[in-house]
Formats: sequence, C-alpha cells, structure tokens
Amino acid sequence: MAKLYDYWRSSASYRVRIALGLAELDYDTEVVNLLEGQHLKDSHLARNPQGLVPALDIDGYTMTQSLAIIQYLDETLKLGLLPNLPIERAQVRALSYAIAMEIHPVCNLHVVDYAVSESGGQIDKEQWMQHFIDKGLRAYEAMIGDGTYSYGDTVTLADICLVPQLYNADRWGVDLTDMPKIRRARAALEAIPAFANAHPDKCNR
Ligand SMILES: N[C@@H](CCC(=O)N[C@@H](CS)C(=O)NCC(=O)O)C(=O)O
Repeated sequence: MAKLYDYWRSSASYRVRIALGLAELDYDTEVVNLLEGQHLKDSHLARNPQGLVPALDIDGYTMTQSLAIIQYLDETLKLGLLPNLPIERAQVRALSYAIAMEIHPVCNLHVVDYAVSESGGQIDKEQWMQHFIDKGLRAYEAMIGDGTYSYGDTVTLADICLVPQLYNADRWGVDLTDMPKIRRARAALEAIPAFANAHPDKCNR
C-alpha cells in the first residue's frame, strides 16, 4: 500500500492528496508535523533530504516533489491530467508552474520567516503573502480560458495546483473578487469528491 508523508496545511501535500483521490488509490498517511519540526528530523531527511513534505512511498520507491509524484501517478495510472497534444501539455504545465514554481516557493513559510527576520521586522508576513499570492493569481486569471476548469472542460494538473493555492489565498485574506474565471473553476473543482476530500480541514490530524 502507498504511504503519504503528509501535513494537513501543506499545499504541496494537498496537491498529492487530490491526485491520490483522483486515482482512487488506497494509501496510508504518516503525519510529518511541520510546526513541531518533524520534517527536519533524520527520519524524514532520510526520505526527503530537502526537509520538505510531501513524500510518497509507492511501488517500492520513495518519491519527493509533488509535481513529479503527480506526473508519476498520471503516467502509471493513466489519470489524463495532461492533454494529448504537446502544445496543450505545455500550456497546462505553464499554468501549473505559474503556481507551483512562482507563487508557492516565495510564500513557503521558511522563506517568509527568513525574510521577516532578516528585515528586522520591517517586512510584514501577511503583507508579503498577500502581495505575492495576489500578483501570481492575477497572472493566472489572465492565463486561463473560459472553460469549466483552468484548461477547458477536463481536470488537469493545473487545477490540482490551483485549489491548494486558493486555500492559502483565503488563509492570508487575498481578495478574489476580480478573478471571476478562477472563482468559476474553483466552484466546479470543489464539487469533485477527490478535491473535497483532500481539503485540509478533512485531513487535520
Ligand atoms: N516543490 C516542493 C515544495 C514542497 C514544500 O515546499 N513543502 C512545504 C509545505 S507546502 C514544506 O515542507 N515546508 C517546510 C518548511 O517551510 O520548513 C513540492 O512541490 O513538493
């Protein structure tokens, strides 16, 4: 059985929980509590030398990096998270990376905490989060089309990145009023059981 090393509020873990749900795969969970520093203990560093969650034990391997894990699940279990045409695959990846490689890294807690502490308190954590999430989501709004989801009418890797990022947007008080396409996609996605069941409030252990 697969095993997810998970933290409820981690958006990268949330992505993998969604993908595991879409795959309808049974899996065990081991909590790696970031607030207690469990991600920096030797036992977790042995799985992920980066000291980050998630990690996934599957098929005899321990995998790290949420997008790599999700694409592995997509390829091995045929989830259809990327379209067939190379140009369309590139477009979905661009949307996914706009969140996972632009917004998410600068809003990671260890990055923000470092910026706040090095600035001697000049940088305000909430303002930092609002600034980068708002900027990134406005760009995402401009990148997506008028389909049901982020890319047309099929759930893709981009949607798996979007929903956890929106959870963070709510957490930090980012106003989504000017982002109608994102709000439309969100409403449709949150109605899908794999997305609903992966929500942090359902996974807070
Ligand atoms: N690119 C990585 C990012 C993983 C990541 O940043 N995880 C965060 C939680 S969302 C973490 O473990 N943070 C620990 C820390 O900030 O010290 C992935 O997608 O898996």
